[in-house]
Amino acid sequence: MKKALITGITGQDGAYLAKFLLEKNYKVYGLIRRIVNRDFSNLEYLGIANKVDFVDGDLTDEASLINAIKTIRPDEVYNLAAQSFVGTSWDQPLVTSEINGLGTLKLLNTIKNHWPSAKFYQAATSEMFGNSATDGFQDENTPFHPRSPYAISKLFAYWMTVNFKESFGMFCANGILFNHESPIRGKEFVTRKISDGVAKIKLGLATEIKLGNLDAQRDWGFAGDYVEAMWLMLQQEEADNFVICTGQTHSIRELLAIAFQHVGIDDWDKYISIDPRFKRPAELHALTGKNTKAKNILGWEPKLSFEELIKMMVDADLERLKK
Ligand code: NAP
Ligand code: F7E
Repeated sequence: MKKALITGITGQDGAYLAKFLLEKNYKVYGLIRRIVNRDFSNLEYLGIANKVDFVDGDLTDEASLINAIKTIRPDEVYNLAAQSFVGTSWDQPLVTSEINGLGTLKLLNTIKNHWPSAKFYQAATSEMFGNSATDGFQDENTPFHPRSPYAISKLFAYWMTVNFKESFGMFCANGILFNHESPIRGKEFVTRKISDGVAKIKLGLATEIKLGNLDAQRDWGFAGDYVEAMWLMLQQEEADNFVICTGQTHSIRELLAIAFQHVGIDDWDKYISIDPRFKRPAELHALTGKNTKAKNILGWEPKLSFEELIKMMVDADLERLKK
């Protein structure tokens, strides 16, 4: 039985990846850090909270990582832990860099020194591209131009991952994932903020949603589809970096129209107010990925459409709130 260690197991992707690997008959270990209010709700939502083995540790504490790697001796390590909210990264740039940047380096170093045969997956991000594009798209060859402390911390981790592969021959792969969402997406991210807000408005529990820049456009996919790509990257003969995306871009206005119309509301703009607190010091205007490499080499393709995804999220929030 293969063993996988997932950092960030309590987050959205950690939960979907754990479910995916359990279904592939892996023994799944999750690194969990000490926090006051432990929250296993994502794992519970997917019905797998009691199927994962937890190991104490924090990405910023190398001793705890050494202990985890030496105890588990995993075949595969998926580094999903992060301060993942771009907005917060301007308020907490040091914590963001400590966890996302140096934390990744500590984990790579730990694997190199104590269990170098483990295959390593790094959760890189389309945020690293900033506003740069190649013929209107972002792919593996598009130059990076990070525009937030979050993106910069992830770029450091990206290059460290490449460097450990090139310097020490370790199996280290970067998944450059574009935005991906689900019913267990954190409520501060715009898709879930909208699905939750629309469900509350429909049920008479709220009267408005306060948002920032409605002109932003993103390439949004389903987290459940994207974790398969993570796994496929570690099943290759050679480690490599892959863009994972749908190839389609939508605006926040389209997102709002789909979510509100799904609950029978056409005049959605009546329920939206603009709050400058949710605008960013430097914005990424539009992201559209090109997934040709992932299609050709991994045989990976997204399955759920944007519209299906948003409707699924609104339905899940309606159900949760009714309970
Ligand atoms: P998420 O829901 O915010 O989950 C983040 C996870 O990291 C949580 O389990 C959190 O644990 C853990 N964590 C934070 N700091 C830690 C630390 N110091 N030590 C150990 N664990 C720590 O993020 P996600 O959406 O699942 O994303 C997964 C990864 O993919 C992240 O690295 C993110 O930056 C990256 N990414 C995400 C997207 C996307 O669209 N979702 C796109 C590209 C890349 P607690 O429960 O203890 O807080
Ligand atoms: O913002 C705009 C906001 O916070 C999307 C993370 O998973 O994906 C995610 O980062 C867009 C931005 O995601 C609000 O300005 C408008 O243009 O949902 P988000 P993100 O910043 O794209 C990448 C790939 C990651 O790697 C990250 O970890 O929506 N927007 N109004 C708003 N965004 C939020 N959060 N809240 C608003 O009220």
